[in-house]
Amino acid sequence: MPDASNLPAERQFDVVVVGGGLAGLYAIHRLRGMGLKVRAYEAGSGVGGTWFWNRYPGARCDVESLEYSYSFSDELQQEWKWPERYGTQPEILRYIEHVADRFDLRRDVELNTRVKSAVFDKQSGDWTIVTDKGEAVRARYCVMAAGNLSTPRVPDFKGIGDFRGKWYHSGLWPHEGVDFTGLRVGVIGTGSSGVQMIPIIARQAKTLHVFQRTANFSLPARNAPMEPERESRHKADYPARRRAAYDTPFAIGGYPKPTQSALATSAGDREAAYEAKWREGGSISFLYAYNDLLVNKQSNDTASEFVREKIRGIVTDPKVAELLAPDDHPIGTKRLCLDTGYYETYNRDNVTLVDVRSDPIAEITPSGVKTGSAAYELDAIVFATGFDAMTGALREIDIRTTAGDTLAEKWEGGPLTYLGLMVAGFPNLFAITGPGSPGVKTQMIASIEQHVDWIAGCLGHLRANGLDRIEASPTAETGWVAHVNAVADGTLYPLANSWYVGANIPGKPRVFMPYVGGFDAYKRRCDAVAANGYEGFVLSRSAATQPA
Ligand code: N01
Repeated sequence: MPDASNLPAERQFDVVVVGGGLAGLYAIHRLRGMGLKVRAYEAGSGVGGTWFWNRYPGARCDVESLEYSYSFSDELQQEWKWPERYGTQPEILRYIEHVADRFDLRRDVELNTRVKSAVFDKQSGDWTIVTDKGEAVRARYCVMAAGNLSTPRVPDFKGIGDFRGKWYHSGLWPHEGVDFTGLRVGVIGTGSSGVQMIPIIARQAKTLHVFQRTANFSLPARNAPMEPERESRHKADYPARRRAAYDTPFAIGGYPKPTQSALATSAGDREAAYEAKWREGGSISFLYAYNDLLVNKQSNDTASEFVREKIRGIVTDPKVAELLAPDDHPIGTKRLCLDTGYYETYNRDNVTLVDVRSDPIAEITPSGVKTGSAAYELDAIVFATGFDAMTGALREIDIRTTAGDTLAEKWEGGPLTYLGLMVAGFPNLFAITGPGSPGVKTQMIASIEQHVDWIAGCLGHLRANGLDRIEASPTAETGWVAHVNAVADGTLYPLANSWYVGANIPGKPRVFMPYVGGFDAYKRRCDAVAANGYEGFVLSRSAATQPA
């Protein structure tokens, strides 16, 4: 590790931020606004995080654009015009770039730079951050804004290096795009990424083979151009709409909170309610049809069966329809996909669904994909196989203290945090929307702003009290982890083999990582913790800054 003991002033910061996506950029803006000296590092050659990397065909947000945007500046939310109901990847990236320029954030982001290690000096109370360029900087605080779905994962298939065609991962898509015209293409994976790209690739490719291990529920997005009246209505009382959204579990407004159990109505009324939601489009809207779809299996069965029936009605080959109809998890317990023409795509003559649950992929050969019983000749393979979610980005950084504690060891059995914000034993290290936070189960930008605002409030409190060190207490951490698990156990979520429990990564401990108690409850808890003098945290002054 480079010697960081005597760094010049330009390499010393109040806060180092890891990541230049939506979270990193807002952290720069907010913390710089407090007069703190901030430096962010971003591995990509541009800002944008998720929206910088995930450029696959059809990449689009599944939260409506008027909701999925920053709220911290009313001028910004008034002036930006979203052209469609759901933002496309290029549009969202354009928005993030605009934010970076409008608030002059780029000058504090070092691009093309990956953070390799972060070491906390228990004596001085500083973090030393070392990058892949071998440079070291010091900072009193370190904010990890490295993303939850930012570590792409290609399964360890035998023979992948010998494939003669080209292969791609959804989360590392070439900037120049990929033209599949006339090619024999294979897509492996049918999560949100696969479901979005499959209809588009099918229209380009000569043939498309979709290798499906687990069928996922998908609902129609019903994307459309933004209606000017809808936009004006929304913008007319944007701040009030945001406040109302933050008082809901998903931090998404516009849907009345359901008050009734699915089982309290007749089959006919339920059918009509689901049908209305299906026509309206959107996943939260559908899950909001009744108040117990994510907690009562019998209620959930009614919604799951409604969607399975829809699939059977759309897909003309009954065998293919049955393979596409999910039967291993309740609807909504894995990320519910939104699509445009996904199931219809399987009626095309050039599209074949390959069931790799009954006949798993054995290897990638020079000419394609081989399962146990068949070989598929392909010119291109797309891995829509997901990410080492929630902990992957932090596990890639060597995070440790001079006392010899490492985050990797601490999290060997699964991630431990207090409020998803801090880890006991690692002072002054904050995480944005990490494990133990509701982030991935909410409108992500709302969670990002809430986390960063809380951190800003906390740093302000330390400064006002002549303190500069904060650490989660082990007891508070244990309590929070138990609470996160208890809340999850009261729902149907643990019934699914999802990335929420790390099931997609062989060998990853099965631990329920997100907090599913809702954004509203979480925010109240964070606010109460702060109001009670940062209850559960130990606040102090580093020895190095004590007066002599
Ligand atoms: O990844 P995934 P994703 N052999 O992990 C399959 C967000 N997102 O990139 O389920 C064969 O969901 C795997 O099969 P199985 C969103 O939060 C949002 O699609 O493990 N198949 C699964 O089908 C989302 O949840 C948006 O059996 C293998 C697929 O690959 C998250 O990102 C858009 C396999 C991976 O699905 C991740 O979505 C895109 C193997 N060895 C993403 N290994 C929107 O906002 C894995 N699979 C709309």
